[in-house]
Amino acid sequence: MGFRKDFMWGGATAANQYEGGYRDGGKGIAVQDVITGGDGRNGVPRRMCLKYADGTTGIIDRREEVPAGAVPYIDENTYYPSHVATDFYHHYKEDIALFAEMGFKSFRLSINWTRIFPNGDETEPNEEGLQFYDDVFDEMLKYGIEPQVTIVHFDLPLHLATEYEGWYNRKTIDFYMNYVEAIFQRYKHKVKYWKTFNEINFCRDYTNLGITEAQSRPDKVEQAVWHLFVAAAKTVIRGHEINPDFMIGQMINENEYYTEDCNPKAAWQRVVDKRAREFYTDVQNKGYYPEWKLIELKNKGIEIKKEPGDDEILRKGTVDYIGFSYYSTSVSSVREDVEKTASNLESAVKNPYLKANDWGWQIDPMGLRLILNELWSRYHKPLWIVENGIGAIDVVEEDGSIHDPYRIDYMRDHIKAMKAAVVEDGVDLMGYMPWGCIDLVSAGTGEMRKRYGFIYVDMDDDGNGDLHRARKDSFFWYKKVIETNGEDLD
Ligand code: BGP
Repeated sequence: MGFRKDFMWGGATAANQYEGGYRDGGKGIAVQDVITGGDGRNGVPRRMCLKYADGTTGIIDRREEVPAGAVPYIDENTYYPSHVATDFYHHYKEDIALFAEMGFKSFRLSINWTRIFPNGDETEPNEEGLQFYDDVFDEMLKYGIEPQVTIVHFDLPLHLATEYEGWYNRKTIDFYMNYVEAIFQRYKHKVKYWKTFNEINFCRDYTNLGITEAQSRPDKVEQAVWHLFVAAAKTVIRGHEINPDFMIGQMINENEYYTEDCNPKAAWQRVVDKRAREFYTDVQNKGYYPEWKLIELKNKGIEIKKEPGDDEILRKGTVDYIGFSYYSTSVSSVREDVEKTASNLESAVKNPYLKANDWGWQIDPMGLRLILNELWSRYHKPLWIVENGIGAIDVVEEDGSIHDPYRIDYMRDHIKAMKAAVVEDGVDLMGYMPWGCIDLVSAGTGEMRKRYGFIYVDMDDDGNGDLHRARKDSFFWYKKVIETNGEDLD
């Protein structure tokens, strides 16, 4: 008894963090292209240069509110890590050969929306962009690697943000569906596994929604989130019309919460913390908003503007499987003086039982087993771990070798936890796709030094490096794990 025979071992990436070539082949500018690097451990955030409505310029923390009328721009004297990233655009053959050497069954990548529709509102797709992914998928299929595509991974054409207010505008659903139609039609015989919006529960800021005043206008954010759900459900419906074999999943960030003690108030806080995520899994799996959310919106005086048929679309467009990322866990507490630590894209409460990586993300394999059990018992749909891993500083030895036992330890413990969920708890798990299987730019901090890969890429935080690839110790370890379908974890 172990993992299923067709278990999808592989790895995951995203275009804006990996691909580079940011103006090659007719690519347009995405919101991610105007976001600078940062320094996670020294509190330097990723930022955005803005031109304000009154003609002045400034720079803000990308998590801050973008005021109405302000427009992000690319500053010539600023370094933008996504512009080259780790250059999959020019290295895809070499990289896919390395994935094949490890024995990958599947590889997760995202398509750059602006490669296909440079501004987002064109009627015809950019042929050069389409051809690039054709070449990439052909290269993968040559080695028997199943492509797994995230349609939108923290990605939005900048033009849709500045001219239309992004997802707040209903028209963006149509622009997005043009993009979906183009890639579904083009790749319907090459790609079976799709995901709509990466970590849809984190898509509430300017970067993802393209709306100004995201912090002070929760009504705009809720309207935009409604549009995301309608768009995601339409994707499922249209995808199944085009190819009934398509498997179209959701992608959510998961993070278990523990109660700090047996204080009943902390137990209630846990319900509140958890359902902020369950909202997204409920909508995309059950096809409607949960009661508590409707009450919350009513109490805030927010009325979602729907079009006739929207509710029906949500009900019909539920997903085929649940893809999720898992890195870390948090604690639900009602104390004000509680100690905080970093976690992905949000902060967490510190858990004294857990160790953390250099960026403070707490390491918790048991949390993964809990999440797998919860999702399985709540929805009974196939699950797929599409991100997991540890960001760490790797050292290249004089002889070029890279010893990363911390990465192997992290993964071994997480694979053991998922195996227990499969073998002892009966969870239906489709696969395991460690994040950043090849080094790439950190989404949260914009750093290169926060590395996740089995494959090292010579590139630093300031854009220095010759981009050569090198196998880390974990490369050989993971190869053996795949060869033995997860039996040999030593
Ligand atoms: C998830 C994102 C990824 C990835 C990962 C690691 O939230 O889906 O894009 O980057 O987190 O986070 P970071 O890059 O900040 O270490």
